[in-house]
Amino acid sequence: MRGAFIVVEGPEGAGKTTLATGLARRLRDAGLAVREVREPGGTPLAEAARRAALDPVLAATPVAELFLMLAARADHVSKVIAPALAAGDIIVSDRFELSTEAYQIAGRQLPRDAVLEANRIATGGLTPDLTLVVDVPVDVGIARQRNAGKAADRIERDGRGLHERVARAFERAMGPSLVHLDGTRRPEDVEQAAWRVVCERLGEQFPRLRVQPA
Ligand code: Z5A
Repeated sequence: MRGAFIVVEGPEGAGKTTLATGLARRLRDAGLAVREVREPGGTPLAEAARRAALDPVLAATPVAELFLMLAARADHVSKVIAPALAAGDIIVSDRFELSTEAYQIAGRQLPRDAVLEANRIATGGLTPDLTLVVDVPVDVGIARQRNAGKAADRIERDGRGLHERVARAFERAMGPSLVHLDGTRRPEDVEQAAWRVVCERLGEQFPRLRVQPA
């Protein structure tokens, strides 16, 4: 038995959490077993790594930040994601390895091949079945976070150059299991577009998704 691994990616304030929650609800309504997770996070060790990585007082260097993200991922994959997939669940994850490419490779400009290899060790080679990238301009995402009253974490406080490189990396990402969504649309329209993609891509494996509820 093998479940399915759906990841929602994009820059800050793109609407990832909103979309992941909406998709998980629709999948549950369709009668499927769903597990919602986020990265970095999802286990006590991974949540501790998240706090350390994002704490402005600790001021992690780019390399320390990378290894905190990957330590979190290794623990999360082996203790939560892989067992849930083996049990046949659908995982909906708020961020995964594309965030490492966007933030640590494009944003922090760490060496691509070495980071990808370290990430492969962390994931054990597990890759998403479907990655939905929510694209928004940097200013739109930052304005949404401000309006939501979210306190900026260490990475969010970083210079504009980082955030431009990150957003560009997300925009340019491509692959057979990756689909871009226009995150400037209304939340319900983004969710509907994403739901169509999920049903198309996973309908063969999960017959309950073949008839698309509106
Ligand atoms: N990070 C990394 O560096 N390397 C890695 O490998 C990984 C992560 C995995 C995690 O933060 C940090 O870790 C992140 C990258 C780094 N740091 N930064 N910077 P996170 O994922 O927890 O935080 P975030 O990306 O900054 O998330 P966010 O602020 O929660 O954004 P979001 O999830 O994309 O958006 P949201 O919470 O769904 O919505 C934000 C607001 O916009 C809220 O008021 C919504 O109601 C509103 N919203 C949502 N959708 C819409 C639409 N479509 N229109 C209008 N308004 C909307």
